[in-house]
Amino acid sequence: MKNVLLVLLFSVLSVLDATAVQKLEDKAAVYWTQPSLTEQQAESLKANYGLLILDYEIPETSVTAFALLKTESRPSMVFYCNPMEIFTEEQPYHGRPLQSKLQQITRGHSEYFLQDTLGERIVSWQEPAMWLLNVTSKCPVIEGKTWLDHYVDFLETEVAWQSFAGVFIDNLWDDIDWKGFPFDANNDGIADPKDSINTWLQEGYQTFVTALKQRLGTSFIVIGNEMNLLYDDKDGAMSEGFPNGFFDSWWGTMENYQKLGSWSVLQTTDSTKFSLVMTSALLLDGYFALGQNQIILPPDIELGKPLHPVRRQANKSSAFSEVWYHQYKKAVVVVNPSSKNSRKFIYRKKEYEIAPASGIIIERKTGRRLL
Ligand SMILES: [Ca+2]
Repeated sequence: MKNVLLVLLFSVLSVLDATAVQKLEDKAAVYWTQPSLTEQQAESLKANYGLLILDYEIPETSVTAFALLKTESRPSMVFYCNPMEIFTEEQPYHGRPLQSKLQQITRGHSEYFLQDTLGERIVSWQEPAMWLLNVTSKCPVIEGKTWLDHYVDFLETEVAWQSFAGVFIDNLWDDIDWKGFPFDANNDGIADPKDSINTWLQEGYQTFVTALKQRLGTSFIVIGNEMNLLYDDKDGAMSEGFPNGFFDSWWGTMENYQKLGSWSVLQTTDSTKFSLVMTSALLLDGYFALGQNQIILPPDIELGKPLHPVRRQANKSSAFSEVWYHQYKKAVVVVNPSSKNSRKFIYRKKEYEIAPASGIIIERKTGRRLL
């Protein structure tokens, strides 16, 4: 059933998306959550990537490097933000001037932190430790504003958003109960039921995304981290650590990916998954990101324009033993999503072996493997 669905979805998408991919690097994204960038790094990003997700501190902390990135054409740039988490007071703020301004807001309003049933703040991560903020619809309104109201103000007035095509919102999840805390988002001393806390999270985030589009413009791109289908006005999403087990791993994530559109990104820091991530993204003419805060140069491969809808080549031995492929003018991109078995792909009577959970790229004219 899933396979049939995917064929239908891929077919529709391929007609809709006429993105003119020329080189593989046009679809390479960088995921940069560090607050600074050197000029050398900026030059490399400018030359080798199609999409940059950059921490919002960079225009302020790395003025010269950032100026190098501002060009008329490629790469597209969106700024990284994280409304759900803030570094604890113990964390040094050196090099993060904008985070420091946010901390001034939370310092006076402990009501904005997401609390547990004992009224304690919840530490989201260790090293560096971060507190969770109340991004739900039950966040207290202090002097007319919730935490996310402040956050929208902050993005509009403090971040150099006019230099970007859009925003990447980290932790734009569809649920939060899995974190396992006895959350008390509505501050009544009673642990919030799973369905309630998740619904309140979704309500809070939807209000936030809508407000952002109103304030920064309807054409301002909004990409969320993770690959869920929630939040009207979202233009794309990222699957971090793809395939990560959410949304039924490869299949479900790819179904959501095609529904969310070509601003979506598949990301991994696992080098054994690089070929899978690159080729899976190229099935849908979308973006891929290799690593985090790393410049891992994408392979230099000419693709040309996408030609046909994504297709499936079934192997006879089993109903599920198929590979997916997408033809570009100069290359054929092939994916074997099976995590257990290698698969064969036949192209112009030549047989190609594809390892489990990986992909290959073949030069159309010669049949030579390029990846
Ligand atoms: Ca409660």
